[in-house]
Amino acid sequence: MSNRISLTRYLVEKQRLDDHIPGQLRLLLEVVARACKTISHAVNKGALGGVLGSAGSENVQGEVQKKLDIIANEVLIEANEWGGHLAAMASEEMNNIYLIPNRYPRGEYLLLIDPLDGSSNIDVNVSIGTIFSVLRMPEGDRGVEENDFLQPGKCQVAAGYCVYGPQTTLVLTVGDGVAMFTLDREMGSFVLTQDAVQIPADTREFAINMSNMRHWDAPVKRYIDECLAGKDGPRAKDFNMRWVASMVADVHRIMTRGGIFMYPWDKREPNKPGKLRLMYEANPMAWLIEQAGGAATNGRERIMDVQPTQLHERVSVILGSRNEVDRVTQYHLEAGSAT
Ligand code: P6P
Repeated sequence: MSNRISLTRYLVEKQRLDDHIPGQLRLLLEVVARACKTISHAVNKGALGGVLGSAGSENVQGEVQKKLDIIANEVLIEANEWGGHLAAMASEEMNNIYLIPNRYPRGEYLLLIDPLDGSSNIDVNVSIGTIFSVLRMPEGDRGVEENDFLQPGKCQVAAGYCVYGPQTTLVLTVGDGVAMFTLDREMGSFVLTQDAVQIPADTREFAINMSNMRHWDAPVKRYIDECLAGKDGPRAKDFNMRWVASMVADVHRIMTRGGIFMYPWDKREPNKPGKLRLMYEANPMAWLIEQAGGAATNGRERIMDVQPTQLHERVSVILGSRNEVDRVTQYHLEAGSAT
């Protein structure tokens, strides 16, 4: 019998020891974990499940939706809408917020999701994942509006992701560190495989889409040029590069062994602050990274201090090993960059 503790026991013991996890929040996290198990099962079927390929539609971002994008979104909605823990949901795959139907009790939390991040990798069997962020519904005996979601990342009460790779691993924070749970498929439950995750402050590994180099702002180009110069350059050490093109996979590598991940603003769409979404990609990942001792900025300020103005707004993302992120931020400050 495994001596590892289950996600349920972890959450029950946290609820007993401190007030980080009120009952409704514990239920929310267990329901999301159960939905991730269902999504993992669908992802693992691949071609055998008829779930690969495009759904023939576009999401609010104008991106082609994969069948699994829509399946994952539906799984998360159906799993969460009846439990009485949510006031509403927001998703990368839905233009508007999703209000809990009147036939179900309304709860005190707002759930924001990227149901299946990295979906361009689905059909080529590369790791993808689900990202989620939890906010409290503001006080007031009234209906839920989109503005209720527009809270900075520092207001999150829980955040996490589930990476569907060689293992299915759920990574979670409720504000007192980061824990990792691996899906035990024989038992059908997530079991604690790492607690108190810590990211090394230094790294030799950077993650960025190098094909965008000609579009970058000067501080980013300066940082990457120095990494490429290796031990012959000002950094006096060689670097390695990784780019999975699934934020969940790249962030999980950083949570596991350190590194810096960058999807910075670039000149291709000068009026957009970046590619990645603030509310349900950058904010949850930023909190996890900070809770593990790393840093997460948009080049100028903490991502979690950014005051959202739109539900699907984008942001420049630089996160990971603290000393490397601080260096990039310093280069922006020196350049007086306005990105
Ligand atoms: P590119 C996936 O579509 C995503 O939103 C992130 O998961 C990933 O880091 C990034 O976009 C990849 O973007 O431009 O390299 O394909």
